[in-house]
Amino acid sequence: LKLEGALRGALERSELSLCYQPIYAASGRLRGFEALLRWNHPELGAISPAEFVPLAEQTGLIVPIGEWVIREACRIHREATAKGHADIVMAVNLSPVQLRVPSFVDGMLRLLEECGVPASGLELEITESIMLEAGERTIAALERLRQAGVRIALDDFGTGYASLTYLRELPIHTLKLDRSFIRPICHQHTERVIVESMIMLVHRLGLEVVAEGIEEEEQLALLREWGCDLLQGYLLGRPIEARGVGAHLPKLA
Ligand code: G
Ligand code: G
Ligand code: MN
Ligand code: NA
Repeated sequence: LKLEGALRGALERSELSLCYQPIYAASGRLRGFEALLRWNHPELGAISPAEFVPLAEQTGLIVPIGEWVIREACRIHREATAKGHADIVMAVNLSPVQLRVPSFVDGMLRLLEECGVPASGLELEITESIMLEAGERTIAALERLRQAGVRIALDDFGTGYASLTYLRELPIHTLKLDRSFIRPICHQHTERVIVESMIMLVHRLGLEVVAEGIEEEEQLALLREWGCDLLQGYLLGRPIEARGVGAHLPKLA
């Protein structure tokens, strides 16, 4: 309860910030960044989003916070564009609560226009929890976003039911294989087969696949061999602060 009071106003007090983790194409080219929320409380210190995002969802605070996240991600996109990297994709995590706001899609499209960022420069990461309460309305909202050119990624695939139904019913461009699947690929035959086959399956469906949580060279080599499109993890880059992003952009010839 005390945390709830603290979270109210955290945005205004500038206690929230974003870190950006790079995502690379298999070629080694920078694809973009995933924005990751951080809360630095003056007394309690750093509080994990795993702890405060659920609270923000219960209180509805995730709606203004989420809008701020998208604005910040757009700001980074503009900065990158100014440096000649107009084609990077900024990924943001989206809560089902945000998607349930009836004006979300219109607001989002207006925001993109206002920020001067092309819809294709933004990727919304949803999790399968969106499906637990999803009605047709949620899917229709995602469909409208997709039609407008906003990219949709299914995040944490493999942590829940990992149902193939989601691949059929959700209008997504990208599947993010959870790091719990990636971790054992060098040692466990089962995970190896699952990940290699998932990559093939996802490609056959015309989608892209991101491997999350890559920490070892051996994992990277296997994922490249299997044709994984996009790569993310501490081995390739840890989340960095906003002011470090500029230095992270490769120099253009
Ligand atoms: O960065 P970290 O591993 O601590 O993130 C923990 C969880 O918080 C992850 O599941 C991540 O998706 C989620 N998260 C991080 N940033 C955001 C955000 O801006 N919005 C939402 N809804 N979730 C986020
Ligand atoms: O649920 P989601 O995939 O959005 O969570 C992203 C979280 O995963 C971030 O908090 C980020 O810090 C964390 N993360 C990113 N790369 C790695 C990695 O290589 N290893 C581990 N353990 N965590 C990672
Ligand atoms: Mn994510
Ligand atoms: Na994930």
